[in-house]
Amino acid sequence: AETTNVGEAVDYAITGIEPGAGITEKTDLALEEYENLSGWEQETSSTAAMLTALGDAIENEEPIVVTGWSPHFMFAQYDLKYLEDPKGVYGETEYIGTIARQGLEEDMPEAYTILDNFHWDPADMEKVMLDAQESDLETAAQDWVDNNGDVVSEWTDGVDSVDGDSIELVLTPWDTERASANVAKVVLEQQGYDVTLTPVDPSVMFEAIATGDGDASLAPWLPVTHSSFYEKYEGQFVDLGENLSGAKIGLVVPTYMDVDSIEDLEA
Ligand code: PBE
Repeated sequence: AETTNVGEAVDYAITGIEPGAGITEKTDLALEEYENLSGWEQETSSTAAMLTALGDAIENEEPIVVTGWSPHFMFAQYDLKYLEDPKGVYGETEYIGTIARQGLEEDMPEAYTILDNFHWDPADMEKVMLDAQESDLETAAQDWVDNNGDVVSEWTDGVDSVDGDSIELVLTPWDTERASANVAKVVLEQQGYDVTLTPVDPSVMFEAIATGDGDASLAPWLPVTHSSFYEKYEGQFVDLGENLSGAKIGLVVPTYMDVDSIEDLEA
């Protein structure tokens, strides 16, 4: 069979995103763990720059290897595949979790209960992200809450209203987490809270909840993506479990590329 040297074609570079992302850290680990990737590097920049590079490559049917994740629109927009990861650096299926500062349950039991109950499906999150492209996240989140009263009432059932108590949700700066945080904001505001959203890097997000600077976060990707931050602050925050199951991270390529596994990437 005809083989092309993918490494040479992409200049031995993985097109990455923001330096502080969990997926960036795991990709550095992949570069260490896979011998065939010695001599490769990860070029970090921003999610927007990665998506532009991906779109340009696909337009020209050129090879490209990016750090990718789902839920994300890149999979609806383009024909893409995850490369198999036999060493399990990126995990199998991820979930998005909820964490709270210690004492939140005692201080704000109503908010704690709602955040603990908050659970939705990838299709819900994708709906908010898609609608936000036509309007903005605040509007899309409000619309989702208005149209999903049955789901929201499962989160708020039996929870008392409050009178303008302030709560700060900490999030990370990607669309997935902006979607969940804005939906939580609408629901908590309906309950009477005054909600602040603070976007930060994943490491700062865990630190803020561990120190009590922030009240809660719906942004951790687990068990693998943010494992190092989770372990660093373990015991200093309360783990409320999953808010969305069926997420994934990994190395992603266009389906026209003749590689299926990270181990197929040539040294
Ligand atoms: N990401 C993908 C986050 C979580 C998974 C870019 C949205 C990150 O890598 O930290």
